[in-house]
Parts: sequence; C-alpha cells; structure tokens
Amino acid sequence: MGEWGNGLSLLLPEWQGYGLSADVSEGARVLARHWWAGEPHALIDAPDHEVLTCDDGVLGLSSIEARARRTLTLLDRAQPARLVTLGGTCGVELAPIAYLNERYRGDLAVVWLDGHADLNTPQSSPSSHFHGMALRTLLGEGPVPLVELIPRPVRPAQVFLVGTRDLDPAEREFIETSGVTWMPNALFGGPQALTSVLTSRGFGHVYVHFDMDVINPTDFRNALMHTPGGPLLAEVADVLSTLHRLTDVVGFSVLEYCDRDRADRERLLTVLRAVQARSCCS
Ligand SMILES: [Mn+2]
Repeated sequence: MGEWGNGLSLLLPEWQGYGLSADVSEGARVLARHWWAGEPHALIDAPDHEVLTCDDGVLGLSSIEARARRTLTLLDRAQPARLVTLGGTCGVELAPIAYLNERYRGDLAVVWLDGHADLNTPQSSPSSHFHGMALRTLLGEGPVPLVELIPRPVRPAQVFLVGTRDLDPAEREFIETSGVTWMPNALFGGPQALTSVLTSRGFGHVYVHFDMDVINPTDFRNALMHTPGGPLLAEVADVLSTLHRLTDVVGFSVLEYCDRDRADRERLLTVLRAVQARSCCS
C-alpha cells in the first residue's frame, strides 16, 4: 500500500505482547511481502529472540514500551492522515490508535473486529500478556508507562466490539458498565447493522482493527488464537469493504496472522487487495 497520498503503511512485527512465539512476527512479514509487494513502508522491528521480564503484571512491558515510543515518534514526525498497520499482536495498536485519536480529536470510531475484547488490566489479566490489554490501555486504564504515552485516551462511546465472543469475567463486567458497544453477532447476515450504528452516532472517521481470530476457525486456520464460533471470512470481507465504501476509514490494522496454510493466505490476500483497491479509488 506504500505511502499512498498522505497515508503511511506500518509494519510492526511484534510478538512480545503474546510472550511465547515469534510466529506472528513471521506472519506479519509474509503478509507485508505479498500484500505490499515492495512498496515503501515504515518498519519498527522486534528481535526474534528476547528474554522478557514481567513488570507490574505485564510480560515484556519495557520491550513493548520502547517500541511504542519509537512508533509514536515516527508518526508524530510523519503526520500521516491515514495508516495501515500489519502486526504482530494486538499489542501493537497502542501507537497507531493513540496517534489517530489525537489527530482527529476523538472523532474516531474504533471498530474492534476480534474474537477477544482485549479489555483486561494488568490486575485482571489471567495471562499477563499485553495483547489482551491493548484496548483497555487505549481507554486510559493499563500499565502506567504505556497509559502515559497516550495524549488523548479513547472514550468508551468510541468503541464497537464486533464478533467478540471470548470474554474474561472482568472484561464482561467492563463491557456492561462502561458504555462500549458490544455487537457479538453483527457480522452475521450482512454489514448493515454495524454501518447503521456508526452512521447514527455521527463519527467522521473510522479505525478498523482486524484480528484474525474474529474469523471462525473452521473457515480460517491462520489465526494465532483459535476462537470457536464467529463469522466466515467472506462475512468479514463484506463488512470490511462496506466500511471502506460508506465511511472514512483512516486506520486499518491486520493482526495476529500466522502463516500456516497457504490457501488461507491467498484467501486473506484477496480480501485485503479488494479493500486496498477500494481505499485507493474512493
Ligand atoms: Mn485481539
């Protein structure tokens, strides 16, 4: 996708938010090679081998913080109006969403296409893995060194959890009390349910977070976390293309991809190329 217009493509192959495996680093690099095909992009690399320490309940916190700082510095200098991010884990979302939320002064709907809510705090997390805390941190509640990097926390009213179905008890409680919008079945039967809610709330800009584990694992094998249930890839593709057609998508991320099955890689690339064509021509 390269530096299209005043947009920037970011490759953030960080695995540290999951703590155990470098598969998602390789997955992000493989997707970048095929999807972006040599077009320019910014890279904040992560070492394949690193011994992580657990600080304040977060595995790899200092490693994650250093890369989030570098990414924010890069974005503040480049000042892109649009961003496409290939990660790594959901933990890489901190800098792209924090940057865009500040740039658009909170006029940003955050559509979280994910089997998980990523709404744990360091205290509630069963795993200490930051990728399960990324969205809560963006909402201003998370590990202090990371919260302090965020100029303008996301408000709960900006958040739309779509296809989300595997929740920890503390996440469920937060969803019920905070005012975030939870649409676990919004992708079944077409994208209208989601787009009409976004339109009625009056957002001028949209961020689309796409964790591979939103897809039903019986239909797609290349997600890091296999999460039972969920929409088919074709249903996700339908909502992605509709969002890009009907709303101003200023940020799009593709995360937690593991390059296990070649046919599934090709099916995903077909979807991503269709979305790309739409954003270029709109
Ligand atoms: Mn996730």
